[in-house]
Amino acid sequence: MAGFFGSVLQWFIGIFFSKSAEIAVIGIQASGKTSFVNVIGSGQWSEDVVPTVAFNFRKVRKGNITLKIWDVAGQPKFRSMWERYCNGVDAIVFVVDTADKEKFNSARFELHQLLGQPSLAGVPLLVLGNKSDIEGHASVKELIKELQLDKITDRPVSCYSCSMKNQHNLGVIMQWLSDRGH
Ligand SMILES: Nc1nc2c(ncn2[C@@H]2O[C@H](COP(=O)(O)OP(=O)(O)O)[C@@H](O)[C@H]2O)c(=O)[nH]1
Ligand SMILES: [Mg+2]
Repeated sequence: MAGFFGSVLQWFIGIFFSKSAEIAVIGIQASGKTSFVNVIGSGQWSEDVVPTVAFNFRKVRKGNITLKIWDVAGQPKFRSMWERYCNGVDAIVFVVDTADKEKFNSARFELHQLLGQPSLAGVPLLVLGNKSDIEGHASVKELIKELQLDKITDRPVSCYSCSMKNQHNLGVIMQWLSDRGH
């Protein structure tokens, strides 16, 4: 009986307190965007992720938040599509492989180019410095400097170090996303 009332309560809480947020996950290829979506969606991490072609759409319900996620491909030929998927979202999540420092330059270029689009003015930005499990990865401080995140002043910006492999910092990331919900 207690179980029954518990489920009814959950159901009510779901109806009255649930929030939703639409997010676009972008970044250079192989930074871990699809891994991020898989980990928050099903808790599953895999060494072999099929490179994303164009985009995937996924709806993930976690606690009282439903996330509608555009997981967009990061290969050069797909980067011109980023703006389209970022249009109208509640947050842009930009994923960076912090162990692949040679790609920081292109990450910075693509990020600032995207944020310069007038249609995306003011959209909150979450930068994820992924793969913190790999030795020699860049710290949050280095990432802020390399990506010149301090130059972005027209929107809220947050930057976290994380690892999809060992689920480091997933709690704070989910909290940040949940705060963007409505
Ligand atoms: N060591 C490590 N590898 C990761 C992590 N996240 C993703 N990867 C690996 O990086 C590769 C690219 O990941 P994927 O999610 O396809 O990147 P995407 O192209 O940005 O979608 C895959 O082999 C993943 O297993 C992480 O946190 N740590
Ligand atoms: Mg992908």
